[in-house]
Parts: sequence; C-alpha cells; structure tokens
Amino acid sequence: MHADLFAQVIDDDDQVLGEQARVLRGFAILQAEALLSAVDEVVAIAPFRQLRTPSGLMSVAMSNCGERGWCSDACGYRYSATDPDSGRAWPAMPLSLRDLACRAAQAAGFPDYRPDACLINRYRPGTRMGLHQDRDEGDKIAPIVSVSLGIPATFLFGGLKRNDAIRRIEVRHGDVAVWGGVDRLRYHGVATVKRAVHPLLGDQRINLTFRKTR
Ligand code: MD3
Ligand code: FE
Repeated sequence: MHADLFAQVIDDDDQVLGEQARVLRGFAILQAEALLSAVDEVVAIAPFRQLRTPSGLMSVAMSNCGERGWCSDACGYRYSATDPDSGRAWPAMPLSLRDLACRAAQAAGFPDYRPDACLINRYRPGTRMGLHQDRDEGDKIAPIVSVSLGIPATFLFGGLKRNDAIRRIEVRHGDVAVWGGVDRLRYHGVATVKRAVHPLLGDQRINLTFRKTR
C-alpha cells in the first residue's frame, strides 16, 4: 500500500506538456480524502446533474462551487452566480480545494492565482468529454488547474487548432494538471473512461477544474 503510494509520488516525473502546461504527478494524493469530503459537502447542496448543450446531453455529470458556476442549456454556455436548478448561489469554494489549486498553480509557475470558480465533473465507465477549448472565461491567460480523483482516464491534449496532433496523457488519482498562458487555449478532452474500481470512489472519476472567470 505505502510502496504503491511512493511509486506514484516519486517514480513518475512531472510531465511537461507545453511551455506553460504541466502534469504534477500525485500532487493531490495526500489531500485526496479531504478534497472528496469537501466535494461531498458541495454536492449535498448542488447535486450532480447532466447538462444539455446545443449539441445534446453531456455524459459527464457536473456541479460547481465558488462565486460562479459553468452552466449550459439548449441556448448555449455561460457562467452564472446562481445554480439554475435551485435558484440559489453556488456553494462557496471550500478552502481545502482553493488552497490545493493555488499551491499547484504556484508549483507550475503561476504565483498569485485567484480562481473564482470550480467545476466538478463526475465520470463513470463509458463517459467521455469531446475535444473542446475552455473559452467561456473572461481571463484567458490565468491557468486552469485540474485535479483527477478516482479511476484513471486519458486526457486528449491537442494544439491551438482543432486539427492539430493530439497527445494522449494517462492521468490517475491525485494527479494535477495546470495550463495557462500560451497553452491556455489548447484543445483538449477526455477519452471514454474504461471500467475500473477505485478504493475511495468505486467506479467513479471526479475531476475538479479551477478557473478565473473574470
Ligand atoms: C488543456 N475537464 O471541464 S481538463 C472541462 O477531466 C474539462 O473533466 C477535464 O476539460 C476533465 O472543461 C479536465 C483536461 C485537460 C488536461 C490538460 C490540458 C485540458 C488541458 C492541457 C492543456 C490545455
Ligand atoms: Fe475543458
């Protein structure tokens, strides 16, 4: 058990994906259980739901915390200060989540990170996220920080144009990806998640993405 944990923390070097894009292997592993309790508190107030987009229902289930949350319906995408399902403000961003995101951003070369939103994505085997850019945020230079928890997945990591070559990056429980600056608008996605079981999350993968939306 502890041998495996060390293997993940030490053996796998941090991965440089671009000039300003990194995967910090195992960066969140020691905080994972605290992060998941914080997520439980958020989703007790703002439950996971599958959003509709102009192109159909998403297979990923989502929630948000922070000042604003990412929303989608048949009309399009936007950030909203309120949860459209409850009409109330999104739950505040728990300090444990915010602190982890800021430390990861700093470790990847982005000091003074001030995320105002955290999108929480839940994947089950068979779930995927198609290739897209994150461009609904007002700030397109500040990094996005992504924390992977639970069963593994494959990030699809492309370029600034949809047709650029795509690298496949395996991400596991505790890995944190940070991309900002010149790499901020790269196309990316998540390949269909394979069947697996994780001791803390069963057949789920939870991904947290921290954003600066204004
Ligand atoms: C971009 N979520 O919610 S970011 C999203 O796993 C979203 O749920 C992904 O894309 C998820 O908008 C996490 C995937 C990713 C990874 C590395 C990147 C995007 C990247 C590196 C550079 C640019
Ligand atoms: Fe994205």
